[in-house]
Amino acid sequence: MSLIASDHFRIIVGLGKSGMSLVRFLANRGVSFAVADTRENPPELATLRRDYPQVEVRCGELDVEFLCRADELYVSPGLALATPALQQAAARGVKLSGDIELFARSAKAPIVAISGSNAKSTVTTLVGDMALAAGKRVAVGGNLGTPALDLLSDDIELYVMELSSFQLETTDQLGAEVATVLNVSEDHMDRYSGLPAYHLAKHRIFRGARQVVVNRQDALSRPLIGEGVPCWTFGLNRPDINGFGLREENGEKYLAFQFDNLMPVSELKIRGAHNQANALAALALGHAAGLPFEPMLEALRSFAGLVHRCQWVRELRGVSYYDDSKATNVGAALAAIEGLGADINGKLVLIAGGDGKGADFSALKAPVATHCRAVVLLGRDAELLAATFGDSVPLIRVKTLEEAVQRAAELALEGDAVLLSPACASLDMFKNFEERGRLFAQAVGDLS
Ligand code: LK3
Repeated sequence: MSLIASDHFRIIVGLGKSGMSLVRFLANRGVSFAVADTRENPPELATLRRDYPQVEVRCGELDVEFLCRADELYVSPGLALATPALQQAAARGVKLSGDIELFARSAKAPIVAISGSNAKSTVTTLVGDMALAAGKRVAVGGNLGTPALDLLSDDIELYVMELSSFQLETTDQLGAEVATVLNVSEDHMDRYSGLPAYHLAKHRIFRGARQVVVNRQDALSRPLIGEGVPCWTFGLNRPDINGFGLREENGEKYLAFQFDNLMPVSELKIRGAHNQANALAALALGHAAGLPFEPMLEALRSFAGLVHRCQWVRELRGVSYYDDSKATNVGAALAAIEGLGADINGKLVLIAGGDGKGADFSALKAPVATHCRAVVLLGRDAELLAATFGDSVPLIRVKTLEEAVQRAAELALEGDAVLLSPACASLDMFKNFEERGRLFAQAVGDLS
């Protein structure tokens, strides 16, 4: 039986990167489909028109009658399922699905599935590196890098997938070999009714999983279902049976499995307690996927961290500059402020702001007061951040990222660090966090 019935009609809703991967996937399998997007000029429109001129495309406001011609809609992670046109179509019997559901039905090799509010790209990359070091033919992607459907190949022995809550919402049965929600802290409150709804979306990753990995220090990472499924744990405390954690011996800290040390923490290039947790999570996932320890540890030793993830950019007049543009929520910015703040001799000049997505910023107030010399604010929610900090720290408002870098450079003293860690999405001012990070590094490079 074919995985997708050929007499059915599908509509891809949203023509971004994953929408275009759906186009290729369906076209290659001879399935009939059309494309819709709410935007007048979606990013991949030119590519679609060039490579698939016969495909019907509707741009602009979604037309329910058009959507109802389909048996199934593949909805972009950028479009809320609560969108009225999608809900009206669903009420009339149209199934709402997504690229990850199709991927899960088509993948012939085991899947390592990774979600969480933070650290999912780091852990996904680490597990991918570990599998490569172990000599596996591995494919890495999903919410990071290459869209899931573009990874499918009969040669692949292991898929390592980063999945967002939006991708999981349209996925019924992932059937991963091992699945994890690394941590849950507030994000995307513009798209969810609250933390419980966001938590529930993330936990769909456990559907059909054969093994799970749990964070011992985050109760929200524990599956709501799945008694009897083998469970591995990670955490910064001492591990027990089936656990990965830290052990101390003769004043040295070690990454450890159960009752055995694996490797001194000092051999990691990535710094900070949260990165030790990331290393332990990757070990747990890799172990569950059957990877041997030696190549996993080798991969951990070589990993120098991701771009835009607290990435060192430059030192100028005794001030270091760090690009943490990937900090698109409060939890990520907290980890950077506390981690880097404790690591330097001086203080931080923080650059923050952007689209806060309805977040409660209050958890930032105390660590910012402790570690920051000043905060430079920009973007749509600059005033919400300003209201959170009050007079606990000097605040400077700017209009552009270039101006932010200029002002931060003037304020920083020798031994300080300038840290771009916005606690917000970039989409109010930039194409994405990658562009924001690139422009930050450029502005830092231009300082003289
Ligand atoms: O929310 S997202 O998963 N990612 C942003 C965040 O805040 O975590 C990244 C922000 C940044 O880079 O600074 C997300 C937001 C918007 C998206 C839009 C999209 C696809 C995926 C998205 C993911 O395409 C728009 C499609 C419209 C469909 C008609």
